[in-house]
Amino acid sequence: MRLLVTGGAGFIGSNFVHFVLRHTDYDVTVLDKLTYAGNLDSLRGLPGARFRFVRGDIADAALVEELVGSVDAVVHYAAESHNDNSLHDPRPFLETNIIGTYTLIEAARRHGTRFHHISTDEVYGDLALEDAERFTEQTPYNPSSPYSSTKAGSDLLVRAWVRSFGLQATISNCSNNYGPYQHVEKFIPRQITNVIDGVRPKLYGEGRNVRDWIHADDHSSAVLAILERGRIGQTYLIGADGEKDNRSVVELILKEMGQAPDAYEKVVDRPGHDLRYAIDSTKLRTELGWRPRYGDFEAGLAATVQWYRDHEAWWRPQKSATEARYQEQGQ
Ligand code: NAD
Ligand code: TDX
Repeated sequence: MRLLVTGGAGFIGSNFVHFVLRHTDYDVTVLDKLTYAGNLDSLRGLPGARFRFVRGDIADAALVEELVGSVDAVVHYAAESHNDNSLHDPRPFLETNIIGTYTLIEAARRHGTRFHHISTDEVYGDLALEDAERFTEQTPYNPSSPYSSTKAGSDLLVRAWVRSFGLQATISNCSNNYGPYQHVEKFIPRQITNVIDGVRPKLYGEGRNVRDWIHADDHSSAVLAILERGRIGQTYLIGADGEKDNRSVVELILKEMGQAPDAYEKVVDRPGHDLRYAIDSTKLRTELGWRPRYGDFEAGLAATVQWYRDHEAWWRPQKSATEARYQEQGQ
């Protein structure tokens, strides 16, 4: 199979490309604009005969038409992905997440190309902190931020293209990922690299907000299962029962890095900050037999801490500009 992976130089996309080239015999073409979030160093050492990189914009209709026409399936990761950025400058989120997705699905429907759309649990809004409820495929959409509303919009476009035009698509909505190659603007890498730099981790508000963590490799194995065996037109939620509040995550990072458990700082909270996400992945598990392999969050986090210790050359170029942006917001 020939795959086109959009956003393959980003965090989850690059993990997926490594995963696919390791576990299948597929050929992969990456289409990536290399925004501030894209990094070619994340795609080093891949087998040249099965891998090709194209720098370009998913909203470039002529380029997309040519690339989508030359593959068997598209796995669409490219997006503006950071909530905090979306609160300060929403426009790129509309251009990439909405117009970019529209451009891709138009090409996919013209060519009859199989399409898998990567999305987030944030389209469902948030859950109460003290509640057993979790998101399912039936939960109504209720996004909170410019980021999550544009992701919700892109999901709805894909659904409409399935119904109106017979687009051969599936959708997955995954919870918070962690692992190698994640940009230092995101919560876990930001705190690990802060501690390496002798800076205290920064917790928004009281740190009570809950995220449902999954290792990027478990996300990749789920996407591959859906691409190969998922039913067209269906949505699958991806999660690994990894609920943790932010303060506990910071405390685990501090412990792993030999610091006192309270060696963090509370900073200005995110406006509209979603309280809790939690995924019920029963459909994916029962229909496709998928299981996560990284059941132990603490062990996965320790491996991630080690990865950032070992790969300073990968993240160092982004660190000071990222922290300067946060400082402007009092974060
Ligand atoms: P990321 O910001 O690390 O990577 C995004 C990639 O897309 C970058 O390489 C960037 O250069 C590229 N890109 C951006 N705009 C583009 C454009 N117009 N054309 C071509 N390429 C473009 O993001 P991520 O965290 O890896 O997220 C990837 C996908 O997974 C997104 O669709 C996101 O919504 C979804 N997702 C992320 C998480 C998470 O925890 N990070 C959870 C669930 C779903
Ligand atoms: O410095 C910080 N301090 C802090 O307390 C940062 C950067 C974040 N936080 C909090 C905010 C969130 O409650 O940590 C939590 C995680 O924050 P992010 O890493 O920004 O992730 P989140 O907003 O939950 O969104 C992520 O998961 C869902 C991805 O960025 C999205 O792309 C994905 O859709």
